Amino acid sequence: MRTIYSPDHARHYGQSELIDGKLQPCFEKPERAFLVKARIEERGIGPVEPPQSFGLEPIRRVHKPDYVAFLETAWAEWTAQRGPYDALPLVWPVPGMRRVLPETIDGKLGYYSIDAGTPITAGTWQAIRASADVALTGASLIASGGERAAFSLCRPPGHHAGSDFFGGYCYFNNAAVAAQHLRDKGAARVAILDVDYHHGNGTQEIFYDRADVLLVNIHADPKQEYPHFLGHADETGTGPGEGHNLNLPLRWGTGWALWSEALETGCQKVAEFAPDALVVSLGVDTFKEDPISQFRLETEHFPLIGQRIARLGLPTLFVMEGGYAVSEIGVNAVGVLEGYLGG
Ligand code: OKP
Ligand code: ZN
Repeated sequence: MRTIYSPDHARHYGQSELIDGKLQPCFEKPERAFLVKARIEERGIGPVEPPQSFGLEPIRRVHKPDYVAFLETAWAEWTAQRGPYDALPLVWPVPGMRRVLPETIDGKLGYYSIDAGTPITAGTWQAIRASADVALTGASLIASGGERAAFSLCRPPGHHAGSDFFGGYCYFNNAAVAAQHLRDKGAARVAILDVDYHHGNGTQEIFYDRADVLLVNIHADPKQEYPHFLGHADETGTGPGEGHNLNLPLRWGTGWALWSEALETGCQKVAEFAPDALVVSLGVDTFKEDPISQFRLETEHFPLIGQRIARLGLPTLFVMEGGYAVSEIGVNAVGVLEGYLGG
């Protein structure tokens, strides 16, 4: 399996995030991608290749132009108005207020975001463009029919980013950009299977009213876990998208027995949809040692995930999302790929 990887991810290196009432060092850090890449090489999974440049057009297929423009200039506006240190949002337009675009950077940060854990830094723009290119390059390998499966080693991750908001360490929704690209290159139907510990609220928002993209999410119950305000089981899609969104929330403490049942349910839904291609939002923060998560999957379970996905028999693009137990991230993420290849 070919892996797409860009060293430009390391240009995004946030200092700190607001978490649990404290400013703490960012959990989402460059080392994550370095270690996944190292494990790919160690296990001889296949070549590691740089992305091609796709420009902003395929990104604008799922993100609003004003949001893309905001991200492009946010760092310059922040440094001009504040100083040369990371930007974090602090105030949001909740219902009862008005979502009118402010002029100053503090207001814009809140207008286009969902939390205070997702810094904009000097290299964020370069890194998020590279991450989207990594996803797009993987998608085009699949779309051309040249490859049955590929791994887009994206960083920063993407599944919390919506059509016009960032958050949850995500800026561009790499999986959504890839799924849309597959559609644009001829796939009539695309399924996205999101196995990250957290609900992919951004992906859901982007595709919620669409019948051509099925989204299945297996995640910690939003009543207990971030992102808290989306990901409930009764969210099934709207309009033409009705029935094309499946949320499988699970309680804190969930281990392989219940998690794998949800995977089975999700895979059956994907199979019924009979898509032309599958995008897997691959987070490995379901691991029992993950520092910000509360599921109990063990290293031996990750290859079983890959095996089950392989049984779908679909052209498959794996897109890297979360996973913060840094010392195990390579073994667990690559374990899924090895299970896929061996199963
Ligand atoms: C990104 B991805 C929990 C705070 C969570 C944000 C988590 C973002 C995860 N107390 N903060 O889905 O792995
Ligand atoms: Zn996650």
